[in-house]
Amino acid sequence: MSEYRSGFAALIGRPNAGKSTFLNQVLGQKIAIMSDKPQTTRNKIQAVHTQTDGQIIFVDTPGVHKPKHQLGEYMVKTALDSLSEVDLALFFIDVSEPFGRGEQFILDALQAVKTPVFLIMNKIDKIHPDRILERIEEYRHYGTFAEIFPISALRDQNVEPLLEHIYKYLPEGPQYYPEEQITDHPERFIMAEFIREKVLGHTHDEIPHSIAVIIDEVLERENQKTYVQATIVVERQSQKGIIIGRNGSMLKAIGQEARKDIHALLGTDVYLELWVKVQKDWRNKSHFLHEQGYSD
Ligand code: GDP
Ligand code: MG
Ligand code: K
Repeated sequence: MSEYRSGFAALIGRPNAGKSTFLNQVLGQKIAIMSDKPQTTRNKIQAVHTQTDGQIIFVDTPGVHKPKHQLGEYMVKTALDSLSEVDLALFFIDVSEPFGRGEQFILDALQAVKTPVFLIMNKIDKIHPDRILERIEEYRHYGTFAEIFPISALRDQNVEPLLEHIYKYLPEGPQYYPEEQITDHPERFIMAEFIREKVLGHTHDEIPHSIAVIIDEVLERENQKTYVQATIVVERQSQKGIIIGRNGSMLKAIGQEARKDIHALLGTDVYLELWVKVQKDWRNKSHFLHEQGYSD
């Protein structure tokens, strides 16, 4: 009889390597937040994969990079802390991108932990098949990996075999979460991330990742309708203007898209009210980070 295996796998890698896409593929549900802008995922998002003889708890780490401000330092610390606490680290790279200092920074960090590392060569759909082997050979020189796995998270190529291999590396253990649980984050967090994703999707570099979204109120109304009020926090008046848009058109579009995702999440009709607030330099205010749950 086979034993029940369970444990924690940290997703690590530069922003845009495809970690959130992988989680969404694994879960078949939109929980981790996708964006073509880096650093959308600031918090650890734990997603749970359950099968009859085991359970994997994925920890989605923020991208490791050299910190530029206090929030950045917190992100690096979170990423490195999570590595020593887990059973397995999944180091995601974009196989179509050359090896760079970002990868080197992460490999150096991985040397410091005993955790086995899978190198996940993601986005194989973007390169000619002949180049995959070349890149595997290349990466063998950079570090020691328990496994090297070429996948396409977006096109669902080789994802299932990867899951099977992850299970092999997990110790015997309990079922940590009930089967239906896919994330341990409260719905409020997910709602805020949906809104943040829409803001980043509608804007370019003029809106940095320094925006925060706060869910002020969630009220169950009669007729199965949920009322959600949220505030988008920016650092400058000009950013507020961009997000609101001409005659409020941008904010309206953001709200409509976010409302659809929140509706899918909650399963009820949703009335979403969005506000935009200017709070200067919030990234460097520890108390503000604390309120938002980013510090420990
Ligand atoms: P993260 O920052 O590591 O979480 O990266 P995301 O999951 O947000 O992905 C960043 C971008 O890469 C998104 O536009 C994804 O659609 C895209 N992407 C992710 N995986 C793949 C893949 O396997 N193939 C291709 N072509 N694009 C991908
Ligand atoms: Mg992500
Ligand atoms: K985007």
